[in-house]
Amino acid sequence: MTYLSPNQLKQYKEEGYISPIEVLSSSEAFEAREEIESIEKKMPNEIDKSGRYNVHLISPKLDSIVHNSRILDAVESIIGKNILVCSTTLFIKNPKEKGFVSYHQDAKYIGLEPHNWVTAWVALTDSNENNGCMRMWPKSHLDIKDHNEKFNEGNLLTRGQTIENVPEDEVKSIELRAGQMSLHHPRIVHGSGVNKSNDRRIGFVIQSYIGTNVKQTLGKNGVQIARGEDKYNYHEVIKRNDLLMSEKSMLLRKKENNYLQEIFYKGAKQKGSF
Ligand SMILES: O=C(O)CCC(=O)C(=O)O
Repeated sequence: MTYLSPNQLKQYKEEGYISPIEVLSSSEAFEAREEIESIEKKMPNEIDKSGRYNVHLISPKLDSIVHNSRILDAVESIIGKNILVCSTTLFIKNPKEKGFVSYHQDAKYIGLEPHNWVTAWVALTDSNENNGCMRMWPKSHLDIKDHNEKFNEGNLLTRGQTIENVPEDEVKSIELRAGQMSLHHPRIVHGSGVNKSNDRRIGFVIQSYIGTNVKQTLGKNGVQIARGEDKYNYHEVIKRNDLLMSEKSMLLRKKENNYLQEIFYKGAKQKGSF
């Protein structure tokens, strides 16, 4: 059992995030990385750019992380015992690429209301200041802030959504070892810098675990039941898959990713590459 302690919950409530939490062994994290890389080898470009979403639907190793009881215990402590998974994102920064993430709040664009949800960022490689770990602005989750849509080069966000003038001296680096995770609040301001190392930085982000009372207000997406029961039935329920890249799961992922594109670019002036 890895339910959060009262101190951890207090930190989440006050600061808007908790880190680090041990969830996988280093070999489990490495096996997940290997499965991602086997998919990349078999089908180059399938899971990059706008294909980076919902890879858990075609990868049994990522599926098992999404349904990992240590992660779910921690999530339950925050959103309660009925938990749905509404999608996942691979945030990969390769060495020598200029990828970064501008400061933003997830809740501003994701359409999930009310904010009874939490994002799990699971490190499949070490994540540190040198390779562009997440950076969080503590206590910034108390309100929604203005964002500019920059569509700027290197920005790994769909629209380059950016909160300006974040006080860098207040921001905290979230360093994780492979197998650890952080949990962040829907409204916490966060971002990350470029990878200056010689290896990849891989974050597998369950974005997000939602309570069954949460609606998708910008479109629709399927959900998996991770724990408990869903008495609201706001979403189509999709099944778990235990086969690597089965034809059926590839099709399902395509359908879900098309739904996500509609949500991410709703009302946008242009479309980015993610
Ligand atoms: O992986 C990153 O650097 C950023 C991830 C992010 O923005 C998120 O998990 O919401």
